[in-house]
Amino acid sequence: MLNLVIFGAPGSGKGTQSEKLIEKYNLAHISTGDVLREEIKKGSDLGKLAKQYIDKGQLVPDEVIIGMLADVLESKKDKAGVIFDGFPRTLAQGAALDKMLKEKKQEVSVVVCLDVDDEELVKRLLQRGRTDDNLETIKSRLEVYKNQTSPLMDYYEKAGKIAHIKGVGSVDEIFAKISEAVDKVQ
Ligand code: B4P
Repeated sequence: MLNLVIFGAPGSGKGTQSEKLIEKYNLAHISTGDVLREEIKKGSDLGKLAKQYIDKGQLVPDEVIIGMLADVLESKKDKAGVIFDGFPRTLAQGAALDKMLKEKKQEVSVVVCLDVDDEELVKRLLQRGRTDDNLETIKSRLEVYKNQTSPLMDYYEKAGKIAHIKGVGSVDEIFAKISEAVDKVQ
């Protein structure tokens, strides 16, 4: 069972590359960002809560995300593996993921980290233009990434699970490099 984490700053291409990985490796896709946006669209209590954080470029609280993830993971059982896109984003989420997988006698197989510099990230996000893609919110998201998410990189580095991939270039070139890293752990 392949458990692939795709990791990187906002706008690094996690969602873009996930779509291609899902198809090639027959994976279930778990994107916490997509689940939250779906809840916002539905106007659910979870969506209303999430919107307050997303609009400010902050992370939705760990306990909310971890509870939500457990439910989503339970519903994805019929694939060759799972791609975790945008989760974990904090050390607490990383520990929770390890625990959830351990209960199923599984573990994270590989963490693909897309490395992209800030200038390129800002350019991409402004072009994408989602409601949380305005300059003020983007700055806050990049700050949050540095302070709260990037410590996870050391965590996975120490566990020997991380594959750094340069996330600049054509989508297909980047995908080819990711595929090489995934094939090593298959
Ligand atoms: P996410 O939905 O995860 O989105 P993201 O990090 O902003 O984008 P991603 O990296 O997927 O970029 P994409 O491929 O789309 O998070 C949104 C918000 O939800 C967070 O800020 C947070 O508030 C909340 N949230 C989500 N998960 C959470 C969690 N676990 N805990 C707490 N809060 C959570 O690419 C971006 C753009 O670049 C696209 O327009 C794309 O076309 C372009 N692009 C991609 N690859 C390119 C390339 N190679 N060259 C040029 N452009 C490229």
